[in-house]
Amino acid sequence: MNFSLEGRTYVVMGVANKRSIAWGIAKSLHAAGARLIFTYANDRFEQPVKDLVSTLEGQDALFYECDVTDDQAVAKTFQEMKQDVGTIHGLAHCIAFANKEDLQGDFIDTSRDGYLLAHNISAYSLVAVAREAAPLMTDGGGIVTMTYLGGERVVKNYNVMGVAKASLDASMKYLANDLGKKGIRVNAISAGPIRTLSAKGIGDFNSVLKKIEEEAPLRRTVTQEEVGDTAYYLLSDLSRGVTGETIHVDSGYNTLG
Ligand code: NDP
Ligand code: N5H
Repeated sequence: MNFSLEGRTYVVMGVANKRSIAWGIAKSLHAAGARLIFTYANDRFEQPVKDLVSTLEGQDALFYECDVTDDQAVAKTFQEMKQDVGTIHGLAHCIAFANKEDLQGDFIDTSRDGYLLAHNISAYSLVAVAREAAPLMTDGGGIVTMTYLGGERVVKNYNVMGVAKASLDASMKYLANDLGKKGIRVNAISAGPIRTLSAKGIGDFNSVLKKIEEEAPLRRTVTQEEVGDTAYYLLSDLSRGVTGETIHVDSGYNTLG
């Protein structure tokens, strides 16, 4: 079996900068020979993403603006993609958002709007994207999303995002069941904390990292590259019997009582 991604095309959603988990995934897929397609929320991010991608030697990438809260924008993105490349072989969904005020204090104080916003961008978007991407995955393929331990158990300050991740995790499994008959696998990676733009300005982030270094079985935090290589596994034929699964790339932290 050949595990090269040569001749295959993968969509990477959610590169904000070089620290993004999506960028770690893009680097791993590129190293395996894949052609890449990038989407960003609005044109403010177009040039920074293009500059970053220009560092990937020999990569003939395509770029689309796609705000995942807009059904028409999602549909248009994949229609244009169909015209431009025809078939895609997989997709990495690395998108989440919650209002900053909802990521501190008590979960019980979450407003209706804040709750809906977090679920809209962080969970429903996977459903919307999978529905539009699946028709382009005519050879079967893989979809991978990013989740966090705070969707499985209560983690201080994660609050509404934890509830949204629980919804994302369940959506991943239902999508895996729907799309399995088309040969499309849907899985999640639960990453340990990584310092990204999203994590910036989050109170206590340093102490979260320190706790991992002290307590996780590997006694260290994980990198974008480690998450990227697991995404490569999940998006390649190496994982051909795996769907509806969550792999923790977290130095083993989730196993602790
Ligand atoms: P980044 O800030 O690098 O990425 C978050 C991305 O979400 C950005 O690229 C942003 O796009 C995108 N996004 C937000 N709103 C929208 C929208 N309406 N439409 C399209 N895209 C949108 O952070 P991470 O790499 O950390 O986050 C990626 C994923 O990994 C998230 O799902 C996060 O929850 C998850 N995760 C992160 C962990 C960590 O410790 N960092 C741990 C576990 C999971 P734009 O920049 O274009 O606005
Ligand atoms: C327990 C923790 C720490 C507390 C909670 C952090 C939650 C982070 C997730 C969301 C996605 C962060 C977020 O929405 C930040 C925005 O309010 C403000 N930031 C932005 O708008 C920037 C500019 C853009 C690029 O960000 C987005 N998202 O669009 C969890 C941590 C230990 C682990 C962690 C950081 C998990 C995670 O899900 O990211």
